[in-house]
Amino acid sequence: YIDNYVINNHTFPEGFLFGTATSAYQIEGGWDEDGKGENIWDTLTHTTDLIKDHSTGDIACDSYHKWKEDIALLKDLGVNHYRFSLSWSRILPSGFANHINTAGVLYYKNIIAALKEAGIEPIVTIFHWDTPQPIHDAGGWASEFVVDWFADFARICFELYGNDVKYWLTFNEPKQICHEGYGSGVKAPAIHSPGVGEYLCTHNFLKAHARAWHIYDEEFRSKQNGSISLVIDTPWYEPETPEDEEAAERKRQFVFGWYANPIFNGDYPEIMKTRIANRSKLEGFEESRLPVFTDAEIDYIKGTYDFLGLNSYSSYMVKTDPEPEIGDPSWDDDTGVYEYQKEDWIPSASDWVKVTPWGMRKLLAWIKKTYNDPAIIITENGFTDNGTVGTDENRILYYKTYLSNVLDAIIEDKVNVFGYTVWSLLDNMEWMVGYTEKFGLYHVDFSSPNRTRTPKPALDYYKSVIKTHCLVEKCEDEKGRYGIA
Ligand code: GBH
Repeated sequence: YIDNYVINNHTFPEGFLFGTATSAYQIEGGWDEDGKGENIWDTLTHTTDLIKDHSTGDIACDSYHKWKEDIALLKDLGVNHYRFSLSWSRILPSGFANHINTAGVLYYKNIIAALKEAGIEPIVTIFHWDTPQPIHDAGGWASEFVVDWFADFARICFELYGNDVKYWLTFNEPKQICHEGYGSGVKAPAIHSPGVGEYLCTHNFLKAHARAWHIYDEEFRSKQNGSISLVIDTPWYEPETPEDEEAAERKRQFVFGWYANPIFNGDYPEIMKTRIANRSKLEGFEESRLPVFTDAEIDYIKGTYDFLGLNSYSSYMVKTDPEPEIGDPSWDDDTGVYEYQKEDWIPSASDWVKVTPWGMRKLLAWIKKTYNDPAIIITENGFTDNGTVGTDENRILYYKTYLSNVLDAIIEDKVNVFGYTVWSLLDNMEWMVGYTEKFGLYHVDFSSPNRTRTPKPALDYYKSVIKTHCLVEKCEDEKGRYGIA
């Protein structure tokens, strides 16, 4: 396959951040150790049979005990940043700020100190989907009180760790929690409320994000000198024909603009406001199912970013669909487009991840144009196997071609991308599909109590890219000189 791709032979800029990412629930285990409280993923995995292989994150990669080994792996890989998340219920067992768990605090203190010592910049996600169960029981992301509860937690995080953290991310992929957690109901907390709950959840998420950003900005920035944003995820949506561009753009706005527009441009995208208002009316609602921000709220949320964290894995083709009939409310019908992936795109072990590197370049250029040229760090990008790794050639192809398109975006399209992060350092608990789809640069043996980590072939390739800043054997620098590698 590789012959079909032209790989950029320039070098990544000096200071470019290369790293890997993980999240607390997916790797730590230690689910009830040292005073940790329960979260909605503990509940879902313990009380339902919704996880594909009936597994849990009770032990996962056992990184609660093996964090030193993980940092040694990062050192060996040569990354200059590591993105991980804080478990809210490990630090605040009840979710509320009434009791801080010293052991939980210490766990992340140690990790951050060890990363610093190894010259690896910690990039810290405050919330990666693991809502404390008591916060959920009190209303969770559907209650506006969550803005205060999250703000309390965020402030504690800045106080505890802010002197050593230069990059904060409030949320990872709020769309997955809101759309899948409160809309379709296929992820924790498994609430089925399409077309209503997901908009409510998003409304509160946006307010909570903005509150945390302002707290950092007003109370901590001048002392701690870090920066703060959030992670928004989207595939690239490519129109099937030029006539399908309106539908493709509509889909981008419903997926990405839903979160990015309020933060980068102000308020929800126009297309969402009009479509949801119209359909709500036809459905018999007196008001739009999309909650309305006051002018003061629009101002308060707008501009609450210092950069953008972007997760993107793959692409979809979009085709104009006839307007969906009026029936039960749903985000899908509010969006109203048809999407698919092509048969000849190279597959991974995840049905939604196909090798479409050109989509990454188009997405980056679209973000630059649509959101006022923000500084961007790609906070996730990765490829799955099903446990059989072999020569790992498609994962190598994936990184090589995606990084090449990132470099094209930087050099040709002048997109301000300052970092790239592989999801993931380790095979881990991949949410609803458990341990069946594996994103790691390291294979993890989940049948061994030791959770042995073994490098996959793609690890060597990524190592060489980090070292040489070059994707091919011989590179040219910005001045046209060869042989940097
Ligand atoms: C991210 O989620 C998460 O941040 C991370 O925790 C996770 O492990 C990683 O990526 C890999 O999944 O084909 O339309 O049904 C990505 C979330 C999961 C969102 C798959 C889209 C299916 C899209 N994506 N989901 S669709």
